[in-house]
Amino acid sequence: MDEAARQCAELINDSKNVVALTGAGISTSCGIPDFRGPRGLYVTRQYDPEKVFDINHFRKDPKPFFEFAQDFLNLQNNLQPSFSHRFLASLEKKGKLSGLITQNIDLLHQKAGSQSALEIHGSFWKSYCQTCGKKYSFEETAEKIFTSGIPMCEDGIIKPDIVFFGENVKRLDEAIAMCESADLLLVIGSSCVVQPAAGLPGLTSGKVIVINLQPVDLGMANVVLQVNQDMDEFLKAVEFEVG
Ligand code: CNA
Repeated sequence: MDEAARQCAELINDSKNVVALTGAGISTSCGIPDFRGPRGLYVTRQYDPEKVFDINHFRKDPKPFFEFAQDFLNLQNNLQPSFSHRFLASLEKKGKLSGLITQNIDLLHQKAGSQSALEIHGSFWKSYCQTCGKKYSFEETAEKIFTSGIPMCEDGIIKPDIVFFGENVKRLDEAIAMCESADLLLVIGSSCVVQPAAGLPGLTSGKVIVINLQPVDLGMANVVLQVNQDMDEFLKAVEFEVG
């Protein structure tokens, strides 16, 4: 591990345009289950991701999503970013990270201090009425979810601005441009099977480092280091080496 951490730190120090792409694995140590990890929702079936996060299912029956949302909001106040979230925020602050793309919806990059997280799957931060488009804040939506289960506007359902299966991802052009111009892409805590995010590492002509418990197949991407272990432990060793 020390050799891999040294190599990772050296690549970060020697690169001019480092970009990170994060997934649900960066938040598992905070208590939010991922989808495909060893204790992910596809394994435990605590919620059924195909029902909870599918836009066609949501339009027919939004209840499973808002049951999940209540549990998530209950967690929210006590959620603290992981070491890895803080590591990326500190790289950004030191001027060593020029872009951060996340598939996560949990606001933890911002909580850790990252200023520039590009949330391509949206987040709970704001919500919109599905009928009239009225915007609601996090607090307004949370209160409505807790008081009435399904948050309603005058005559429509209010949906948090997160991207469901079957919806277009956000700010994809910016994410593509970031990856294309990166000379080092850190892919952290993502199985890289959900498109189009999964295709982003293949767009960079730079080097790619994968940090993920389970091996990730990135096809044609130029993967120079694949670290299959707990990211918090690994990145603690990397931080020690980064100047
Ligand atoms: P995924 O498919 O569940 O993959 C997560 C990966 O992280 C797995 O391959 C795990 O092996 C790995 N992993 C888990 N814990 C660790 C750890 N401690 N150290 C290293 N690796 C770890 O999730 P993706 O992000 O690839 O899939 C994209 C979906 C999941 C996006 O649409 C997300 O919005 C969605 N999601 C987000 C959250 C969140 O916001 N926290 C939670 C669950 C799902």
